[in-house]
Amino acid sequence: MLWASCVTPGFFEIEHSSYVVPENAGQVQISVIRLGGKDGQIRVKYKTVARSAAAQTDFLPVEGELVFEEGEDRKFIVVQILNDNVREPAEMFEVQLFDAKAGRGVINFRGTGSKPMTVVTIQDDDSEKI
Ligand SMILES: [Ca+2]
Ligand SMILES: [Ca+2]
Repeated sequence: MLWASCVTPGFFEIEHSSYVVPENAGQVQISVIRLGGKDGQIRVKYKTVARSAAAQTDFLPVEGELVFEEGEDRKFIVVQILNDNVREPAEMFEVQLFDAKAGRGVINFRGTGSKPMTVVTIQDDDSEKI
């Protein structure tokens, strides 16, 4: 038997395709949103992927899972940004969503939409003070 209330579970996206944060910001909050419906429980895993920014040096890598209960449509991934006193170019890392799954009784789940990842640019704050 189908639960009529779980036929439009929606899908996941990262709200913005890029984020820019100064390296002294302490952290960056990546918003994960649920679009197209709020029925039932859906979940998605996430991880940071280093590009020119180095894990442990420029940011603290995170990995985990977000669980959206029925009616929930926004959650945040928080990544700690590490400051230094080195003059350097802007550096980047990615946050990716993967392995989206629907809970029990949920049908029509599409997983992730057109924005399953975002690029975070860390801007240096040491270049201007000489
Ligand atoms: Ca700095
Ligand atoms: Ca710096």
